[in-house]
Amino acid sequence: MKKFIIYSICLFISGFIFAQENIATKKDTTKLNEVIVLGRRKLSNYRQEKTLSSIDDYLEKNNKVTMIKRGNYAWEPTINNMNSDRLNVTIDGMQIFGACTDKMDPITSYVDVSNLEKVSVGSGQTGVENGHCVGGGIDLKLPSSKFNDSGLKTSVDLGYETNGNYKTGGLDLEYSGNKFYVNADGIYRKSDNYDAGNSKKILYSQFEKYNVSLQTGYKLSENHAIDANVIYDRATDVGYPALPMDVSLAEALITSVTHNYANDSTLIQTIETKLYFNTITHIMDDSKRLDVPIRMDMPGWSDTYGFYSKATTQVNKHKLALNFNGFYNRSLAEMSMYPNDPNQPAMFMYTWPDIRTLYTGIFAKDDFSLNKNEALSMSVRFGYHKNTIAKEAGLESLQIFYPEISDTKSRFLTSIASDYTFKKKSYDVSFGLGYGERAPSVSEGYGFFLFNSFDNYDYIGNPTLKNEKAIEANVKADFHNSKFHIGIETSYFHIMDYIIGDVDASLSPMTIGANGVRIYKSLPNATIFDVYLNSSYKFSKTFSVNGTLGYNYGKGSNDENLPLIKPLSYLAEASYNTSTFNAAIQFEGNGNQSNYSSFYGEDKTPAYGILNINLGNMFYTNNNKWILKYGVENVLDAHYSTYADWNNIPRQGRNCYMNISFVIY
Ligand SMILES: [Cu+2]
Repeated sequence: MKKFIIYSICLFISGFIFAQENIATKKDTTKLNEVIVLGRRKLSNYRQEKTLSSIDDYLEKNNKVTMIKRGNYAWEPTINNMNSDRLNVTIDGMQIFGACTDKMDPITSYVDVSNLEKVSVGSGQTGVENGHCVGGGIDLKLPSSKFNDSGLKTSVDLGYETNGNYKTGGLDLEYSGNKFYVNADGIYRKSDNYDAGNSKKILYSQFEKYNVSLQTGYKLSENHAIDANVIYDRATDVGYPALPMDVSLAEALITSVTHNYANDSTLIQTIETKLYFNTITHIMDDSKRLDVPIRMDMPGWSDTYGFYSKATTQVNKHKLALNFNGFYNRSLAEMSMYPNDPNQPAMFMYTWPDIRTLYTGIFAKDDFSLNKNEALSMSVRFGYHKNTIAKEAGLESLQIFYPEISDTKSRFLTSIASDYTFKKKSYDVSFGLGYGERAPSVSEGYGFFLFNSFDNYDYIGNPTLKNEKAIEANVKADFHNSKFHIGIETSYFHIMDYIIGDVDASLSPMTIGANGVRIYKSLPNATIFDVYLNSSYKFSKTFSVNGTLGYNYGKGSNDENLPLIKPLSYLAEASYNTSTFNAAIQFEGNGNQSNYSSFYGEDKTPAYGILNINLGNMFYTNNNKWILKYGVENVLDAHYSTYADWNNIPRQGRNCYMNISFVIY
């Protein structure tokens, strides 16, 4: 009996500790942006099985985010079925642009979980704090200053996965005083070719990368502090099985200096000012491919200089935020072609003819709490955006198609959004309306014969494109009691001057074997709709089930389905959690892709369902904490691909994994 009582007390305390941890990581529904906490060394966090998950894995768990996969590395995030051209992806408010004309290097591939504290995902116009977008924004947030006088802390992470013989190692050192802190970390990942279901080897799916970062801060006075951050990320030998080329080097150097001012007794309570610079080198070639009609080298570079200054203040019931920012980017990409016949001359051209983008804009937001239950928020962003073609040869090439263009093009961009929330103890509802504009991306505006292996066309940019504009409406409602939760979330976008490639039969492609040439044009309009239903039920403190069902739809004014629209999707999970142990079983899948777009090169992807099992233990020895995570993904070794897998490349088959984290205080 005595044993039973002690056991019960322990269980009660552990349940309490766990419940507290749960609260800290629970989504705050009053905030419009969904925040994903990258709590690597927590036992249970955001449906996250592995302590060493990549950023891509974390993002993929978010309802509205889907990752487009061209291989096993550097997946491209989409929000509301819109890809990176329609999103604004930043690292702690810093603009950074990939250097690949084939989207092999989304921004998310240049950071790792060790660099970041959380990720903020804003759907539609709630994602414009740092820049303009139509689909939404992702801000990858660096850790905040740590003047918490906790001394030295070291942690080590090790991971192994059987599929692809995938090895990961990480080391983290942190010293925190009350005036000074420094944090250094490194992470290394290497994978061989992975196996799809039924042990089918996927060639060119290997990768290797490491990432190191250093962050330090000094408290100048009670109200002023200065922080510096450097991230260096280097991926080599990255295979892209869905594409005809691979990457021998993808390298980024990301640097920033930030000044923070905080004072509760002044009118302006916080001011955060950052100066930053980042540079990316991307080397793409086909030297590892056995037979190709022509050898190609396609390097690309992207450099960005920028700043922002953010201020917040509270006036009565208004919480005001201001953000003034600007950047200057240089994007350059080349293509050299070497015919197999050595008597033929090599060819050279600029695929991005040194495009300079200058942007400056201002964002303002007011969160107004009307009363205990109601809140209204309004936000605006205005910006000036200017592109310049710096290479004379590039301008002349584009003038073949657009004789009237000059080397510069300026645009004004506007975004406005408003949201109303009503919140009671057991339910909450919110309605939002927004209008936003975006400028064409460098590829859409200035790309020159960019081969797209998805529809097998060469693409030519169009500097005369109008801004793409979207009107959006969204509704969110939740109902919950102590055991049961159900929520519905839906967004509707009416997009005007929707930018998409249009076949020009009068042109012949540059790429051998391509179907033809597409030029970026504006479709008069397009419609995208998505709806997600989430629910969960808590049987006890330790045992719960949850499920999600999603439906998406997208059509253009030409009556064709839009490409890359997610079919019916579902996820069901049962989990058991105590403070020292967790276990979960998941079943997830997609329905048949019935509304696929053959017009834009898609075929019908069949339905699939996969089963995952994951387990975790946490224990303490002296002053150390151990976290062990292990499990099996795709337990039944299903051979499948999803609608978002480029050229239907099959995903991983069965994979057993184990991650160990060790923290020394
Ligand atoms: Cu590339």
